[in-house]
Formats: sequence, C-alpha cells, structure tokens
Amino acid sequence: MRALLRQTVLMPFWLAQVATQEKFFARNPVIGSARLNERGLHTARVKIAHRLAAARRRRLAPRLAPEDRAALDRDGFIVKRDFLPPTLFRDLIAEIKALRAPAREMVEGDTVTRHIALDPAALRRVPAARALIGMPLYRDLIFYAGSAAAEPMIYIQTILSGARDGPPDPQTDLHTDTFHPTVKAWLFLNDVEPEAMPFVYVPGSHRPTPARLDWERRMSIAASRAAGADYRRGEPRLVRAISPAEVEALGLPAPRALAVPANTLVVADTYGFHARGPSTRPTQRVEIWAFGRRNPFLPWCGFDPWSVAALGLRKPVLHWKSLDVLEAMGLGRQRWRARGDVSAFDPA
Ligand SMILES: O=C(O)CCC(=O)C(=O)O
Ligand SMILES: [Fe+2]
Repeated sequence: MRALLRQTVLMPFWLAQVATQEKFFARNPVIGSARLNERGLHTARVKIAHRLAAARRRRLAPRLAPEDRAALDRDGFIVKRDFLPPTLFRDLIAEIKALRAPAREMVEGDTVTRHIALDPAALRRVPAARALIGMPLYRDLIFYAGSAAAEPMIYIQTILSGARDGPPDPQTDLHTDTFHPTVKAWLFLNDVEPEAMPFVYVPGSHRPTPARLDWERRMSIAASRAAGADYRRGEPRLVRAISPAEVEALGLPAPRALAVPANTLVVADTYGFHARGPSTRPTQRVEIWAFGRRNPFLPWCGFDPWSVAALGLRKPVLHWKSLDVLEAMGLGRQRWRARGDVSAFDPA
C-alpha cells in the first residue's frame, strides 16, 4: 500500500526526469524499466540527445579553428601540448604549490580523488588559473566538446592511485560516463608517464553508430529492473563499462593511452569509451579539471543560468553543500568528505 502511494506521488517526477540528464537506471522506475528499454526508451533518449547536440555543435563550430573541430569530430577528444605560455604555466604551478585550501576527497577502490574548488577565494590566490579559465580557446574547446556554451565546474584535481588498501580503481575499466555528449578537460600539472594513470580513450567511440546503439540497448536492458523492484537501492558501479573485446566487436579501434608532458590540455567527450590507465606503482596526478554537463535535451546552446557573474565559480562548493544537506536529511549519500586545508600536491 505504502509502495503504491509512493509510486503514485513520485511518478510525475520520474516521468519528467526522462527529459533531463538523469542517467541512473537503478533509481528511476521509468528510465530503468526493463519493459520500456526493451521497447527502445533508452536508445530513443540517446538518439534524440545526440541529434540535438549535433545541432548545438554546428552553432558553436565557428568559434573553433577548423583543425581543432576536425580532431574533436573525428576522435571525440583533442590533445593540446604546451597549452599555456611557459611563464603562465610556471606561475600556475608556483601558485598552486603555495595554496592550501579546503579540499574534499572521495575514495574509489584503492584510489583517492581530491578536489579543491577554484572558487573566487581560491582564484584570488591562483591568478594564473583565472587567466586559464578565461582563455577563449580553453572555454570554446570545452563548450564544443560538451555541445553547450555552459559554465563547467572547475577544480584542482589530485588523483592518488594505490593510496589505500582496496580493490582496483573502478575508473580503470573502459566505460562511457552517460548517454549523451558531455565534457571533461584535464590540464596536466605534472608529466603523465605511460604506466602511471594516463587518460585512455577509444578514438571515434563518441558516435552513436548502429553498432553502438545496439550496445546501448543491451546495456540498458541489463541495467534495468523488473517491474515492482526496489528503486531505492543504489546502482552497481559502472553499469556503463565495456570490455576491450566488446569494443573491438563494435568495430572500434584499440584504446589510445595519452602519456603527455605537463602543460598538456586534453578535452574529451566522455560519451566516448575511456578509462584511467592503470598505474604500476602509487602515483600522484595533479591537474586543472573541468567538468561540464547539463540537460542534453535543451535545443539552445547558451542561456546558462550559471554564467551570471561569479555564480558559476561557486557551483562546485554549492554542489558539495547541497549533497551535505541531502545526506543530513537522510536523502542521499555524500561521497565527498571534507579534508580541511591541504595542498593539491600533498600525499594521501
Ligand atoms: O582520470 C581519468 O584519467 C579518467 C577518469 C574518468 O573516467 C572520468 O573522469 O570520467
Ligand atoms: Fe569516466
């Protein structure tokens, strides 16, 4: 009886979420309905989102140099070596080494991820980062890859592999992040060696080809739940993982590991299959990391409420605090634990 009441009250919300970026099959009985996904609900969301993204990208394309646009269209990612002028990059490193700021950390398997938000307070102490995030080229590559002129969330990110006892880092399995074009960008602050967590990407895997749509359909059905299932249980990690053999069966090339020197910018549409390369020893990777995602069903490129003044710069901290509140109310789980003032270069 209570379950029926709950279902009736929440159904309008679950239905409305179909037209948003909500990606979890396990917590929405419409998005995660095995019956609906067998009838093509998930693949319809993929197709419509990609069609709208292509239209938005056509409008953003004039901002890019033709060769940059060609690289993103062909591969789904772009690598820009020596991205910042050398003096600005040296300032950036020095300012970040001098910065101790409130950090949050999250543990996945044996790996710790640390985020220091580049909010207005941090940016006052790291003016070189302010110069970076205002660079038209930086912004336009992120906008194009993410198919929206929307403010990304930007952090100083530290990945500490082998920092804990635990199973392998789940991010080392090839996966897609979600069902629609979406962007992540890394400006690496240290050299990335081939055996020390290079970013790995399957070139060209960002396209919703018939073979990919078939994989999406199978994946969505496997991740769905039968009618009447409990949708309050969490989702198993990485339902969107794919084995190297399946990648090959989709007609895609071998994954490429991006071992790159410091001051390289990588911008990727993480709808494409990617992973964090494994590391043969405990490693610390530090980067300026940007993450952009919004409702993929919006027909327009801009009109981003977060682009108002410094509001977008406060988004990461607001995001943490809203998760803190939800957890305190018993409505969610906050994986990002406050760690006090630390440096991005501190060990775990
Ligand atoms: O850190 C990396 O190299 C990639 C991790 C990843 O899969 C992601 O951030 O979506
Ligand atoms: Fe990912």
